[in-house]
Amino acid sequence: MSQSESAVGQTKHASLGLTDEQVLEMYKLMVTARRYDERCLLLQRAGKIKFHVSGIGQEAAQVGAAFALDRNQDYYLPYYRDYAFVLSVGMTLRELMLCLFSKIDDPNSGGRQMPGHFGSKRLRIVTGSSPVTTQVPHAVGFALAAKMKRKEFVTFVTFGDGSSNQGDFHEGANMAGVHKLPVIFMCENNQYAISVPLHKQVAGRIADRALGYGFPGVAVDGNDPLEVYRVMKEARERAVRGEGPTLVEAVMYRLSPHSTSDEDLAYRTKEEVDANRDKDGIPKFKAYLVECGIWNEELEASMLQEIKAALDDATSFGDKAPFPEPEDILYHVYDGDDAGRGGR
Ligand SMILES: Cc1ncc(C[n+]2csc(CCOP(=O)(O)OP(=O)(O)O)c2C)c(N)n1
Repeated sequence: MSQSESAVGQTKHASLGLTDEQVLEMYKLMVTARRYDERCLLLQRAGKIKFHVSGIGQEAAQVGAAFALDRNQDYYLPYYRDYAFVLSVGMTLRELMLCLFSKIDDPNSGGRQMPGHFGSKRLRIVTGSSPVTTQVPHAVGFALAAKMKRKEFVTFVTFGDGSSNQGDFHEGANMAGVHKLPVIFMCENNQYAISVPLHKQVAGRIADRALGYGFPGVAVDGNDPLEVYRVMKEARERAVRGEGPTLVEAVMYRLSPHSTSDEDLAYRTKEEVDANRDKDGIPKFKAYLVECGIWNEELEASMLQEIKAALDDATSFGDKAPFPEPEDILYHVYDGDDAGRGGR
């Protein structure tokens, strides 16, 4: 049996209920996020922007997760590496660039927060702040609201492996377990919390932490978007049936430094990074699509051209857009309505 076939002779994605169009869209989103990320790194090196936190190596899990959610009603509390996720739920490259360049029309925070601090009423992305893991109790609160209001939405929250050691995770998970709340916790275990490797942070398995709070925890290959989709779909179905939360541990590797302020080769070797580059989900998914007979080099070349054109457009749009005025800093500190500058 080839990697593209299931036991019943269908393609793997068809056996999961995904159409050819959907998996091609997943692939395009993964590549778009990767190219966006690479552009950000370039812009930072060129001195056009100050700072970037990369999501390179985490795209497959993010796209797989997004496709398993109900993108018309679920609420999301992503963390700072989730570019592929926010693109998958409808954020545009232009919006991401407005955020990257800290411009007034940035829908995430009107240029107030660092890039990667997502928030959009339109897309039901709940705004987050810089202390890691604070989004977890918020996600649990949204799930409690869903239960109290008898709404069918599920909340989805992501965080890193280091963040799974914060009290916020444990308090949120406990509350969600006790009240059987419709929330899916996805830990993007990229093996590092800045310079601290996983084995110096956690003695057991992150997925197993769910057992202590009375709900299932599943570890999954975070480089495989279809596997992540499968476990996320099950998690969502459980949540909607009123059976409570699930912890998904997507195991992957952070291929780029922690941020543009980090020198990662001070704490890990090039050989280690290169060995993990071979497990990158993007070329593997491309090979899968080719094996299924729905992708080829010609289609790849035209997709890459399309992505480059969209990125060029978004980059110059973000670059040319106006900055906030100095006095805008006062909006939303104590007051300010949604129609005000920076409140879009
Ligand atoms: C409460 C808190 N402590 C420390 C920091 C500084 N900090 C920012 S990112 C980060 C690492 C988080 O690692 P992890 O949760 O594994 O996510 P990753 O960055 O690896 O994706 C730290 C310590 C912070 N932002 N908030």
